[in-house]
Amino acid sequence: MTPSELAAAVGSGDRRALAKAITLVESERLGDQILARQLMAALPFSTSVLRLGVAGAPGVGKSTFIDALGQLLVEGGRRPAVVAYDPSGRSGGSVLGDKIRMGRLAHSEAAFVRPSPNRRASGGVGNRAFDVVSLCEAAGYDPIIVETVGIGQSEVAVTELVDLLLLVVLPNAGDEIQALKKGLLEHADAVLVNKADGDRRTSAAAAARQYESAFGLLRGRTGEAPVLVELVSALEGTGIAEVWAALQQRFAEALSSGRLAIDRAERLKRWFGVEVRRELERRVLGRPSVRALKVELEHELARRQLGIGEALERLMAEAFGDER
Ligand SMILES: Nc1nc2c(ncn2[C@@H]2O[C@H](COP(=O)(O)OP(=O)(O)OP(=O)(O)O)[C@@H](O)[C@H]2O)c(=O)[nH]1
Ligand SMILES: [Mg+2]
Repeated sequence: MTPSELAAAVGSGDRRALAKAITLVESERLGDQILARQLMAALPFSTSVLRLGVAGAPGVGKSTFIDALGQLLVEGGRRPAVVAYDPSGRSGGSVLGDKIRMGRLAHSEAAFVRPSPNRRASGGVGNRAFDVVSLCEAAGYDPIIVETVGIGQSEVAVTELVDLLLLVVLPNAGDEIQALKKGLLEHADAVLVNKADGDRRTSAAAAARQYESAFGLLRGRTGEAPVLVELVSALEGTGIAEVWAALQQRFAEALSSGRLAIDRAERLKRWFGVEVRRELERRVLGRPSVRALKVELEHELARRQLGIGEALERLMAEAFGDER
């Protein structure tokens, strides 16, 4: 199948073609990457599909929440796609685990669930996440939900991918509020206090109040509206419809105010910058003479025969001559 044939198959909503296309764009083989670029070039750009991020520490209930939200969406006639990133880069066990926790969605004809290992990407999402999300959009899925683990620095990358970001937390807030990276919170549109069920209901309500007083004044990334704090039970399905209604409203506002277009243009610029740096590095270090010199310099560095600055000068001279 040529890239344009694959693009056509993806565009017609063929699930197997979509899965194949994602595998192609995620491949690190150079030959595949060239084909992937042709594939992406042959696909239309979508402008009005909501990209929703769901972030949070391991085990807070992200997958269970997505499963419940996805179910609600499917019942409402939508076709959600889910891309779940696992930072450990494991496959098999954890992927299966996610499939099971999104069991209802994974078996739904209207939905598409794709667990993606994170591999070596330093961000909370994979290197090719932008293309993966675009592929899901081209296949007609809407919204696209991206699950990403952790609350660390790395996760900020998810903010470069999505229009709206949900942060899922547990009722025992206290310390967690302190531990949460401010950077991420500034990018979150909503904090969901999950597992607000059984005997955790009271502590969840208290946690929600704490979050509200801590972040109520912060503006979500769409600017105007304050960070939404919502009590949910992904397991029992409570609070999900309310969250979705609020998100839809925010998305519609951002779309009509033009804010969304500006945000997306900024994000595209940053993704492009990352791609440019990665490609430059690949091409420069791909030259055998440069690579060989780099190894040599590493040895000299280890023996303290030269400093990093000098090593850098020599490597750049090899790569670019006198050019500065
Ligand atoms: N009581 C209760 N348990 C929940 C709720 N949501 C999730 N769980 C349970 O919490 C555990 C973890 O849920 P997941 O949805 O897999 O959490 P996750 O955040 O996706 O986990 P990772 O992908 O491993 O980071 C499972 O045993 C769920 O059944 C909830 O609302 N209430
Ligand atoms: Mg999960």
